[in-house]
Amino acid sequence: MTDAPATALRSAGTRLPVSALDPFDRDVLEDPLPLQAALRDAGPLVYLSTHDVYAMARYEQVYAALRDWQSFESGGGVGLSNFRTGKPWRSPSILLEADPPYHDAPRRVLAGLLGPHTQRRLRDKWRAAAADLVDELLAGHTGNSAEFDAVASLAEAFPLRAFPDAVGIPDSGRENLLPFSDFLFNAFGPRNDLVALGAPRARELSAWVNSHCQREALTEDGFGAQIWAAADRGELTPEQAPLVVRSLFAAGVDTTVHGLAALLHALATHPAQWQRLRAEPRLVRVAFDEAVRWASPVQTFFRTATGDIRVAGGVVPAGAKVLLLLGAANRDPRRWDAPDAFDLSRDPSGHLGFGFGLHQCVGQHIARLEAECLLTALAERVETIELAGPTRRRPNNTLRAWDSVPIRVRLA
Ligand code: HEM
Ligand code: OVM
Repeated sequence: MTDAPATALRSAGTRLPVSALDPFDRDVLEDPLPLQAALRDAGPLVYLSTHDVYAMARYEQVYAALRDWQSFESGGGVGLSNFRTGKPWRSPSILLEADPPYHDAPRRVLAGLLGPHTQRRLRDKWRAAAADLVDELLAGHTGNSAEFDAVASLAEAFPLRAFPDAVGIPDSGRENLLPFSDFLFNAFGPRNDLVALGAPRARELSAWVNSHCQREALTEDGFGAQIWAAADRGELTPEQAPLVVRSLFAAGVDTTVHGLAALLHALATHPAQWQRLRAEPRLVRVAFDEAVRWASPVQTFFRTATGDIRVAGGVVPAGAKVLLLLGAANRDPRRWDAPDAFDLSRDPSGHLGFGFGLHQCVGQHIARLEAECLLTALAERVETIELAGPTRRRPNNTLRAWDSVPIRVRLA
């Protein structure tokens, strides 16, 4: 455990702003924007007394910290708990929770498999799968309009159809994917009620995932088999291979589900932007990245300070946990014009919704391809999208997620 009073004293010594706000409070998870603004305005580096951690919420500092992996390591865990002082609840990820040189080989293998070229191989298949999904959904309705839940029927349905096939995960058991990753993303936060709620199934879900990371459990033509083939070539050890596969289970589904949900919610609530998109279909990719900036489906990750690290006149003491608020940086008015506007005329590149630097999302090309395929299929068949009832959030310690976004669409 870190020494709370000592840390507080040292932060007082450098006259850091102190905040008693709790980023993991249930009301804050429901609407994090007021906390984001308060922490940005409090200063470039803020001490959070509730959890004895430091926080950065401005774009400039979050960006710099993500780049500086030597000062802000991932090997101490990217959640609140510190792997240097306490035992991790699962064996650490050899991507997300590793630093160079250990991070290098797993990263090289995944970057090779999931790079931009992979889009060319998957595009035709995923375009067709998205068109089928949208057709099936609209076929069930009479007249020229249809109502359904954008989360269950599109944002979950499409990734659950496309991604596990690409990895080579068998059909049976796929219903475990979302509950597993929901728990995992909760577990980066404090041990609150959200973690307690998921805890009873955590062992069973982890066991299912771990068993499906073995070569025998995977089909012969997917990313999973390709990771094992990299091990055969000596690019990974046989011990590393299943852990690299595990990262795909962990990070590959829930993230895109809530990225797509954010995009569909944004379009349903911004009819003029939907019309622009229909007129200019090549804007689908800008639309997705703008939605990832605007909503930041992955809101936060932590780092651990490797020494006493100076940040904008303050100091993060060695061994302290640092909360990086990606969502706050993505709406920092110091970096973005009208940050709260969802606007397809802006250039969203440079947003931190996929992170930055060494650990920047290795699956981002896959995520963008999923969005391109689903949105293209929708834009071809749907003239207008609007909310058809009250939306509901799914509270999670790390994800900004939707449980329900009921929509009504008028067919083209
Ligand atoms: C890393 C977000 C989709 C696999 C990251 C990070 C973020 C992120 C913020 C950086 C973590 C850090 O710096 O500590 C997202 C979002 C997605 C998405 C918002 C969808 C909208 C995906 C997909 C995959 C994936 C589809 C798999 C195909 C990974 C992996 C890492 C990662 C393995 C760790 C990379 C490393 O540590 O080198 N993602 N991600 N992600 N993502 Fe994604
Ligand atoms: C991993 C992992 C887990 C959760 C998220 C993530 C967003 C990666 O196990 O490597 O990236």
